[in-house]
Amino acid sequence: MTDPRDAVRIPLVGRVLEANDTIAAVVRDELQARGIFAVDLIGAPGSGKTALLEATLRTLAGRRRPAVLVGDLTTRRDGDRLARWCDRVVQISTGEGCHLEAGQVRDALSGLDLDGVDLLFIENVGNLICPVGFDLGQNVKVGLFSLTEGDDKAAKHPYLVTAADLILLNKIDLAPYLTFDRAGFEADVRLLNPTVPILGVSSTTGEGLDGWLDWLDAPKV
Ligand SMILES: Nc1nc2c(ncn2[C@@H]2O[C@H](COP(=O)(O)OP(=O)(O)OP(=O)(O)O)[C@@H](O)[C@H]2O)c(=O)[nH]1
Ligand SMILES: [Mg+2]
Ligand SMILES: [Zn+2]
Repeated sequence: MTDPRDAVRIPLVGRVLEANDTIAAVVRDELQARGIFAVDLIGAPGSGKTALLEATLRTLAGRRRPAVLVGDLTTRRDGDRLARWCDRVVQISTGEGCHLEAGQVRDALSGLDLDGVDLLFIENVGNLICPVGFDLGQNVKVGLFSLTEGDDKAAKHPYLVTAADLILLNKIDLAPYLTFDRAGFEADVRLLNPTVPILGVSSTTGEGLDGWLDWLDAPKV
């Protein structure tokens, strides 16, 4: 499988990505040493990243010890939503930055008490493009699409689909009201990434969340 970052490896961008990768490797080593499994959640603005994490944290309470980093250009709104369900949340303000970088993750982690934490969710900035190219030291990337974005988004955002370890399709509760061609969406995903699991979920009704939680619990190679 080609590295999606190759497409943007012009010289200056290449150096930025190399510097990022060096920090990401340090973050990855630290997380691994602590036994923390890290998920980089990538999806469009409004696809339901925070809603999914709210539902996930609510369900995981008492079962796992999660921490959350959440990136946004401005406002603490997502961090405040997530802090209702988890006592280890850091909001990262990216300013004009349209993605998270490994240095921001390293700095945010240094301000968190990671004792006992076994799971780290990183809600990336709402953007289907450049977050894919920046390694954050995560174990897995989860690509979150939703029915309201339209069924063509996997085909139009191949880098995320190619790089994803799991594709979540959120807002399935809205299917009766929308003309979303789910079979077509899944066929587009399959062309780009033949083996990636695709799970339909509703962060609002909870439908399908068991499959997502089982996937989180399952050992990854
Ligand atoms: N019906 C329905 N609405 C949902 C679902 N998930 C999220 N929403 C709604 O979609 C809107 C956006 O959800 P957020 O969780 O804020 O989306 P996000 O991806 O975190 O957005 P950004 O952080 O701004 O990129 C909110 O109004 C949610 O209530 C779902 O499964 N079903
Ligand atoms: Mg959000
Ligand atoms: Zn960006």
